[in-house]
Amino acid sequence: MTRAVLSIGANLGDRLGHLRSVVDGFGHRVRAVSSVYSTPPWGGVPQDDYLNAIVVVDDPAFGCHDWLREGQRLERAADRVREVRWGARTLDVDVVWCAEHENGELRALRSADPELTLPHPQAHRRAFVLIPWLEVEPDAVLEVDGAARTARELLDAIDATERAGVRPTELSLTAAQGDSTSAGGAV
Ligand code: PH2
Ligand code: MG
Ligand code: MG
Repeated sequence: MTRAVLSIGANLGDRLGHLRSVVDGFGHRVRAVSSVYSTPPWGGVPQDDYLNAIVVVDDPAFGCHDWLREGQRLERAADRVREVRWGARTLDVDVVWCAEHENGELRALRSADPELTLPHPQAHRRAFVLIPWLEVEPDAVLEVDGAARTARELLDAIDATERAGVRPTELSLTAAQGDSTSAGGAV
């Protein structure tokens, strides 16, 4: 019984179509979808710009590993090839954060499993994760080195040039296909 925050990204092929396949694939489990952002490549590998977004998902029957497994299935469906670390990809679905529902509250889970490290070990350094996440969850909190930090303060600690590179687009993951005029939002 978990809720997860997924960071999705694409910089090869039909980038918007690949991101949309995640929203369609998770279907009724989707609780919120951010705007689509255009972002310069992060991580030092020269490659084309990405489209990035955040999708919040929830399912009473899903554990954190189920989100990863489903995300990987969608990556394969988008013909994702695993080559260079932090290199170009048709679709990347990362579980940034995952929490268990407990007595009406959410309890964020930690995992040191190399397959699924939680929270995502790079999330707090990535403006392309924090900016769309804050758009849909302005009070988001992320644990970094054992200390709870707001996504807002983590974003403020990122280089201003990098923050400025993360630009909202007119594209939407929730509007009807071909309609790129409406903004993202809760669904
Ligand atoms: N994903 C990467 C490496 N670099 N850069 C941006 N802007 N967006 C991404 O989603 C991204 C990246 C590998 O996970
Ligand atoms: Mg990634
Ligand atoms: Mg990944």
